[in-house]
Amino acid sequence: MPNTDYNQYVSRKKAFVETKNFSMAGRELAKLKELRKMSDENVQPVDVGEVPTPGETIETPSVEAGGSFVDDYAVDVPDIPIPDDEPEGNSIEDEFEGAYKFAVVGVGQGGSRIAQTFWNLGYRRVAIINTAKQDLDPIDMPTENKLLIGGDGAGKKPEIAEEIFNAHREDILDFLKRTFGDEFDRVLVCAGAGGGTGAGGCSVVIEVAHDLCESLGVETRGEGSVAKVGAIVALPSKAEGNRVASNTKRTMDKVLNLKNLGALTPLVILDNEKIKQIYPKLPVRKFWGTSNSSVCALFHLFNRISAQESVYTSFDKADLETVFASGLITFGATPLKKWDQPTDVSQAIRDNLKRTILANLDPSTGNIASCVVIGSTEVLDELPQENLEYGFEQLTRILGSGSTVHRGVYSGSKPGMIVYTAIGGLDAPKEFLD
Ligand SMILES: Nc1nc2c(ncn2[C@@H]2O[C@H](COP(=O)(O)OP(=O)(O)OP(=O)(O)O)[C@@H](O)[C@H]2O)c(=O)[nH]1
Ligand SMILES: [Mg+2]
Repeated sequence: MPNTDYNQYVSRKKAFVETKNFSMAGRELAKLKELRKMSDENVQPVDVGEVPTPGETIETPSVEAGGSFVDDYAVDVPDIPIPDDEPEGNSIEDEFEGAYKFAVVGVGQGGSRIAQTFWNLGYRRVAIINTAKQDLDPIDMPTENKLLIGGDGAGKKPEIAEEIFNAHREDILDFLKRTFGDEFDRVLVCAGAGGGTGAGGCSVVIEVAHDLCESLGVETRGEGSVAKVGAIVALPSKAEGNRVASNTKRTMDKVLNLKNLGALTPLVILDNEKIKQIYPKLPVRKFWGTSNSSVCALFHLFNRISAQESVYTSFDKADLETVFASGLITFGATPLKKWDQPTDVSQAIRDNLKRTILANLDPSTGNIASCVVIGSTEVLDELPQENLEYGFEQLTRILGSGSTVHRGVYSGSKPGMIVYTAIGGLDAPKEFLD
């Protein structure tokens, strides 16, 4: 079951706005009461003139007669350009068939690189925002998908970035509206947690994305409503120093608070320290690309697969939605070298949860999961069903009682077999729990 409640966020936001407007509302109310008192004192019967009884003809001046009636009452209408009946829709299409129409916004340089990775996969509702031109220029995307605010950067100071973003809320809203078009299902905000621009700007962009979703009806209020804004946030490596570490703490406090209020889902936390552990020899040139590709490709895989039927077991959009609506989530992918023993698949699933570049999260705190197996037809012809079942059961045991595991089995074009998992409803990493 999704453990988030977007209404919590909406009512807190409403309470905040009401507190702000309270003194104004008090003054307005007093004025209204005074006006009502004045009009009560001056109540006069209204002269409605002669009312004809039904069937009785009444004399009205003729419209043609001398034109005086027409001339006296005709309104002089100036030429006003009349808009078309239907305003033209702003439709943007991705270059592939997926279950979700994701709209992605990258904030700061790291966030923009993650967003660009989605762009390279064929996503077309992609926007990037920065406070420094030199960080926007190297991102290989059309100029109209880029927004520069401020101009002098934020110099690793999230407080400065937050101020700039707050001052440009309307510009950001217009820009996202234009870049995402009228139709999308979910927004993903991407940012590095330890810098200035992404760290300070992301929570403002999350709020603006909610405003956009509400205005387009993507998010609704009321019972059972779920937030449609999620985020991918990158934690720094240890070597990046104290300033970056304290910025990260600030960003994570904000982001996790939004997640706890049910206003941010799914939340994916990438850990740049783990890239070094999992790919120790990675050259500098490939470092960010590898990290960004691995997380975006997993999003993409689940998005594509849930739009496809399988002759074995289909995994559909409703299954994926339960994970995307569950708050903090993690992904994993493990190729299987052998699959003839019942424990082969379950072992792969356990590895899958450890060997990921996402932050260390305790899978036993999760309450929902998806597990998709993609194998060549040769493998699926040989693989005993019970070995698969054993693997799926393992995942159910890891998550604990009351959890749900959605399954999918698909035949793929590549040789061998890969197990993909997505687990949701997880607790925050220990270092950010207090
Ligand atoms: N995963 C990932 N993390 C990145 C990438 N680039 C930077 N980061 C991380 O994001 C953090 C913030 O760096 P930037 O994104 O360059 O900073 P910024 O948001 O542009 O902020 P300022 O330049 O200080 O205004 C860094 O500490 C890195 O840990 C990237 O391409 N991928
Ligand atoms: Mg920057």
